[in-house]
Amino acid sequence: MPSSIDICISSAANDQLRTIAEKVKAGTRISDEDCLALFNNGSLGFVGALANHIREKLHGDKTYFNRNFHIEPTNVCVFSCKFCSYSQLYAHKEEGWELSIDQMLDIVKSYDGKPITEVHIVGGVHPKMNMAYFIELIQKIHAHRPDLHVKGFTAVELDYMFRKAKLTVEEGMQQLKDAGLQSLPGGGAEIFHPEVRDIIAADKVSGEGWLNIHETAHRLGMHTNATMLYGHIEKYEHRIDHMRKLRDLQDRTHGFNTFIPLKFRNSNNDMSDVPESTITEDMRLYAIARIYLDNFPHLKAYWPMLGRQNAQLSLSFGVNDIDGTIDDSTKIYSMAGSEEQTPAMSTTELVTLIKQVKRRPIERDTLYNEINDYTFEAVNN
Ligand code: V47
Ligand code: SF4
Repeated sequence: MPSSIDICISSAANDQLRTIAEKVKAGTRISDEDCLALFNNGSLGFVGALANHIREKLHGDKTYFNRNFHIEPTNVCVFSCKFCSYSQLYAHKEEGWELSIDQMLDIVKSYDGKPITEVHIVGGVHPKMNMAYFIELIQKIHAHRPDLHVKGFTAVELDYMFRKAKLTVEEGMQQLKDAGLQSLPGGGAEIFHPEVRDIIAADKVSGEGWLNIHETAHRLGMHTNATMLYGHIEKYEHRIDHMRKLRDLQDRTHGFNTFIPLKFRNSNNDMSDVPESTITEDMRLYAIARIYLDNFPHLKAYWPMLGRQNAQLSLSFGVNDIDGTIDDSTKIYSMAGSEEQTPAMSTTELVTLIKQVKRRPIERDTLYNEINDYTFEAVNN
């Protein structure tokens, strides 16, 4: 019986798509032109089959998740990204909050005795919060719970912190690392290309600045993630430019763990007139990202943004990670219009979601060390 990749090769709609399928079978990198051809002409079934071939070659049926919780220190932000439904600056002044260090430690303490492995700290850029504040926070989290992996701060927050403290990126990163910061989330990347960035996120760190912060973190031995906010005003060329910059950096450092496409949601922000992408386009993007980013070990669907059922569907389009149980799953998405209003998904629900589509649920830590294989096991939450 021919394999699905051989069927792709024999049924490709034209020579260019056939050549791409042959490259995927051979494990050869595709070019930017190939990627554009996939965006323009690759059917959902075609790109899905190629991406699934890569996903199964890398990970078999394994689908990773982790047990984490989020802390959002503040929704006050000095920047004014047009897509943001979260920042207090967006006509929600009465909804602004800022947490003290003690309040954030109380959140950490509320997980005492629970088998959580990661805290994810991301918020707005508050003019009062600075290096000293976050160093104290990280140190106190470590002192209370040394086994918890601290993943925190987008390059946007870091860029602001370092500039305010008059530190170079290297000095600032080193200080945070010394305090106990272990890895960086992928937020703030949006679309790197200035034709888009200057319109949707004009006043925060540039694409080059974002890449430099992640490169510096990698050189200091930290792992990081990368996101791309897609499905708004960007063209396919902008997505390819974004992914090429990530692929080039990954070739130099191998510091990225996972790529996380973030679907633009259009409620309660200055871009509400921009329609959201269709589910077909979402799945095509996941698949094409899996094919193009050949040096990224993992592709993550962030379920609070995409919705549970679509996250489940993405497991057939290259995705091998659906993030975590995410208690307090984040205000940023429910405000932006994600249908996911429920605060968390239990481990049982996550495991069921993965098993329903015949994949193997594997609990991981932040660095993808395997903690539990739930393929044949029941869950005790
Ligand atoms: O950079 C803001 C996005 C990001 C909207 O590394 C929006 O594991 C869609 O960093 N529609 C922050 N997206 C979130 C983030 C993150 C999330 C999940 C996992 C990880 C990780 C990191 O949220 C921002 C921006 O791209 N965002 N507004 C919106 N309306
Ligand atoms: Fe601030 Fe982030 Fe919102 Fe931009 S996306 S306004 S940086 S909170």
